[in-house]
Amino acid sequence: MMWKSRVGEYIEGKINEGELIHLSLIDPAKVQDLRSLPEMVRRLADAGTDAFLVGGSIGVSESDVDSVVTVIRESNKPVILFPGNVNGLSRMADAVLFMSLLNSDDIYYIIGAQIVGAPIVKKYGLEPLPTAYIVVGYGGTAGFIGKVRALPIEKPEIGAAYALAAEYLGMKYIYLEAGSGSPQPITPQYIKYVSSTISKSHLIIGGGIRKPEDIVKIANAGAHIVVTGNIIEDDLSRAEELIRTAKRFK
Ligand code: 1GP
Repeated sequence: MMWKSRVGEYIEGKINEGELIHLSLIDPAKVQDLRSLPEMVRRLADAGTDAFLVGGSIGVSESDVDSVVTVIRESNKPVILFPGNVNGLSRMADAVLFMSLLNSDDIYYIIGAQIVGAPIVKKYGLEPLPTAYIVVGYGGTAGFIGKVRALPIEKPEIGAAYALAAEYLGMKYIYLEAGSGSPQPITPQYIKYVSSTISKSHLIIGGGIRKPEDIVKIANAGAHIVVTGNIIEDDLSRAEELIRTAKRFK
């Protein structure tokens, strides 16, 4: 229970030190064989990832989340849930991105799932990290399942308006999501526009990050946190390289 209620503080401390935070995303629905997970987790942790995100949009059961989180905990890095729905919660984790999918057309993803899930978060003693989730461009499965009206990538002022509204509502983290497996990450121009509009919230960027240059561009554009997911399963050595690139950034 070493991270209980201290994950936000840990992230904040690193951001205040000027570090770029790297999060490794594991989707429990995509874990084929739990026996190969400890080695994968060890390599990501050794490369320097700051914490693990666990979640997905489809095919996730609470018992699978429990199993995956139990393995990842051995790394001693914080385990943060990234729930696509209420079934993404696990009492084994340390914290949860308590998200509202702001550009969904379905009120369920904006406040419905949250009211169903909040008492569970409390009961499990998970640390809630208040997060605005905003899908930009491609969207992928999260966009489809979340009934998203994706923001046009060529109009960063719309993303900035969402981010500012989220900040004014007190959301501490703003997650700009291109969609898992997106052909490309959110552009540096877009990130720069949003990051220069907000002043207090921390900007998380994810979706389609595959190259070290992507990390450098995203960091230079003002992101505080980067997330990589698919690359872990596709090319673990490349995933390690991305982490090392992120952690060299200061
Ligand atoms: C998805 O932002 C994350 O929610 C990560 O995306 O799987 O494309 O790295 P990738």
